[in-house]
Amino acid sequence: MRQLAERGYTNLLTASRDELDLRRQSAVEAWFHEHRPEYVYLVAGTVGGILANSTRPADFIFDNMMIHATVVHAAWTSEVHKLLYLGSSCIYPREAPQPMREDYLLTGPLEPTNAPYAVAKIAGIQLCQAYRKQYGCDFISGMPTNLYGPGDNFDPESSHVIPGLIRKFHDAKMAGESTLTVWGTGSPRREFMHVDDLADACIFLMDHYDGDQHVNIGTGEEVTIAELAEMIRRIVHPEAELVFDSSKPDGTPRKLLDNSRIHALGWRHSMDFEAGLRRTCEWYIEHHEQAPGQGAGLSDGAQDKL
Ligand code: GFB
Repeated sequence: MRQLAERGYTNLLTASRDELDLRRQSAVEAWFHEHRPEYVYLVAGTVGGILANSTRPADFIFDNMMIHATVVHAAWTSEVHKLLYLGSSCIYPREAPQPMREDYLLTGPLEPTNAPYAVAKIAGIQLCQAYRKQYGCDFISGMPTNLYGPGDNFDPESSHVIPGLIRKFHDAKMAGESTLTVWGTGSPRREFMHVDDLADACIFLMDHYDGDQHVNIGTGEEVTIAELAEMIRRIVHPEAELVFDSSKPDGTPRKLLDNSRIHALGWRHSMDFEAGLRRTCEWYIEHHEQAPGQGAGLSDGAQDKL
């Protein structure tokens, strides 16, 4: 939304969860026929980190399958000009060769901690391809890597690792605690993209890509969770020390994306990871009372943007 507004778009439509439950087909059909959007960024979903995924599989598969199915179908019936659907890098097999190319999809078993969510996201890709094949719809798919940035869900249980650690480390600093707990062994490797880079990539794909194959959107750079935790410790609570809780799951050992397809289209990320991480820590420290995921609010880590 920020980047579309900066580019001068004014007729922006959104539908928050309070205004429209994207899982309800009749409500979605009515909204699309009333508002007739020309371009749709389908970025809605019930999302969360490794713990939320492994403890709420029914929510993650049901919500996301319903959201994709109702919105993609309504985009067809209301003659949307173009739709961009966002999946996730967890769609690839747990043991896929690294970095992961788009054609590694469905070549092996998924990571168990988020298989239901991954199946729902894979169905979203198939939906766009099927509506393109049968009805000629210009529906495209992007597969972002792990994301971070301002406005994320910072709930300590349901969030992804970067907001989760920022929140926990900041709470520890405020409480004067000197140990910082990191889930797992710290050995998994992850690739992280700032949300502003992803937004730029989404607008780029909407403007320049019309293929039926999904497109990876990553930075090609990875860090171990231990290195990440150390970076956040140094920024947020340098007096404390890290402790690793190996009773918590590590999840996929690695999920580095091969980004040569989007690079060949002419797009690359621009945000330096250290700088982006520092900016996100500073944003949270400044806004933490209002940040999503504080207290009871976003306990399920659900996010809802169309
Ligand atoms: O970001 P995260 O929850 O999701 O976890 P995934 C990444 C790694 O960080 C895991 C470790 O190895 C976690 O054990 N970690 C350490 C933590 N401390 C924490 C913490 O305090 N909070 C969290 N959340 N993790 C998700 C998928 O996998 O990636 C989703 O489950 C989605 O479906 C998302 O695809 C992008 O990267 O493991």
